[in-house]
Order: sequence, then structure tokens, then C-alpha cells
Amino acid sequence: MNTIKKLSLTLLGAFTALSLFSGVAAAADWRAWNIHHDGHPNTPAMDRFAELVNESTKGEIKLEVFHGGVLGNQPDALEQVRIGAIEVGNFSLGPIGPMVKEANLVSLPFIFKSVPHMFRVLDGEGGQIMSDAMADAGLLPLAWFDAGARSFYSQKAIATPDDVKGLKIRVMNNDLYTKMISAMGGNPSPMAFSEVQQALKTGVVDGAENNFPSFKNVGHYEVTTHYSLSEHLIIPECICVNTKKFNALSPELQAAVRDSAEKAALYQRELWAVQSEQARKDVEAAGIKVNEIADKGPFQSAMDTVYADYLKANPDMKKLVDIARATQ
Ligand code: BDP
Repeated sequence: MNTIKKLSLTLLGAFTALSLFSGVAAAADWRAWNIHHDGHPNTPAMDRFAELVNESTKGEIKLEVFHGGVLGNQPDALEQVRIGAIEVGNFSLGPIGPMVKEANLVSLPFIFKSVPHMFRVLDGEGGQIMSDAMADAGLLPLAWFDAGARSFYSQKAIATPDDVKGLKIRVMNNDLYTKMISAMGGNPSPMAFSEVQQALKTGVVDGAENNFPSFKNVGHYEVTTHYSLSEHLIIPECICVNTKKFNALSPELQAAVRDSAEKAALYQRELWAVQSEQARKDVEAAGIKVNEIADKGPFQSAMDTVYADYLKANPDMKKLVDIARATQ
């Protein structure tokens, strides 16, 4: 061994001993993924989460949020969090469904009666089963965000499932969504969120579906004319953390991170309530025609085959579906 190597090994040994016995935990740099930009309620909520983590852990965890999906598209970012290359993110449970079967409960169209109903399911036994399965898959949910309901938008009003017939509709990556569109006679087109505006603009797709804040924030309203309140999916979002990294923290740090996420989620829900109303007003002011759908019955019946096929292929999911349906 040459002298330089010997010297550096000695130094390394001394340094390790020092940090082991000094009692000071090394500060961890954590990165958070967020797909949204300024002007979307989740962006300040994630900033608040980072502030709270940095304050309450007294800098032992230094969390930096990367907005606008700069760390990658959502399915990729989810994989990154699962392996711990990114520590934490604000994710929709939609693209988590293909990775964690139990999380797919929320991607069954019309499974929830309303957003409050969704939160009641999440806060009960159903939510616990989903959380445990997500944590086992490396995506531990710390808190839930409101993401309202998703409805269709395109160049024409949609009032019945028949109006979807023949339309090419962008969906998030999840087989349940492609089946949902096919069951209405449409052509599903799974695509990354960042590509949707251009696809709508150039006619690569005829329509898409989302909530008002996302419809507005990334300019989909600039390239469509009608927003039809089908409200076919009510999908919660999480602040999800890499399970191993979270479990490796001291109980005190775990409590601080969890508490920060819960506070950030309460803030997000307040922002959501105000800003989703405002987003609707803004797109209407910009010329979007919003149509109510008084009878959603035909959309719901069109989903019978989706449920039947899904439960046939995943009989163990019946328990969660029953829990959601039995929740008042
Ligand atoms: C938004 C969600 C975001 C999804 C996006 C989409 O907040 O996580 O990536 O929809 O449609 O509402 O891809």
C-alpha cells in the first residue's frame, strides 16, 4: 500500500470514529418531486412542507422541492422514490395503481360519492390497507392531498358516454383508465402530463380529463373549448416518502416529518378549496363552456364491465371495494 493510500485510510478511520462518537447526526439532503408549477395549489403546499421539515428537524433533514416535474415524469419519479434516489414527492394515486394493487381502489371510476367520502375511506380501514401496501412497495404515504374530481374536456360538450365514442382521450398510465375510455367507445391514449397540451393543440388527442386547477395551470384550457362535469374519478394524492429512509430516522425525526406533512396537507386542502373554484371561474372567463351533467347514471352503468373484469382478474380487491361502498 502506498503512503498516500495509507494516509487517506487513516484519515477516513479517524473521521468515521469522530462522527460516530460526536453524537451529532449527519444532516441529510432530501429531494422532493412535484409535477406542478407556480399557480397550482400543490406548489405552495410542497414549499410549506419543506419549510416545516427544515425548521422542525433543525436542519437535520434539508429538504429541497423540485417543481414542474424537472426530476422526471410521474411514473419515473415514483420508481426513483421507491429505490430512494429521490426521497419524497407529491404523487397522484393514479399512477401508483400499476405498482401497488391496493392503491388502485381509487382508480375505479365513481368508487367515491364525493371528496369528503373519499377522505372518510382514506381515514378508515380501507386507507390503512392501502397505506400498508404502499409502504411495503417503498412509497410510504405521510398525508393525503385533495385533488378534487376529474372531468372530460375536448372541443365539444360531453353529456353522455355516447359523446365519448370515437374520441381519442389522453389518460394517465393505468390500465383502469384505458378500460374506462374503451368502455365508453373512446380511444384511450396514455401519455405523460407534460405532453398533453401539445397533443391537444395538434389534434394528436381530441380530449383529456383532469380537475380544474390542472386543466388551467398547464394551459389545457387554451387548446380546448368545453369542460364537461362527468366527475368520473376522485383520486387522492399523497406526500409519499421512501419507506426505508423514513424508517431509518429516529422516532423524533419521524414525528417531525410526519407532522410537517400533515400540516402541509391541511394547508393544501384549504388552498385547493379556494383555488379550484377560482380556476373554474378563470377558465370560464377565458371562454371555456362548462356543462353540468345532471344524470351521471349512463356513465356509471358504462363502467359495469370495467368493474366486472377488474374484480374477476383481482378477486382480492373485492374487500376494498366493499369497504369503500359500505363507508357512509
Ligand atoms: C394532475 C395530478 C398530477 C398528474 C396529472 C395528470 O395532480 O399528479 O400527473 O393530473 O393528469 O391532476 O397526469
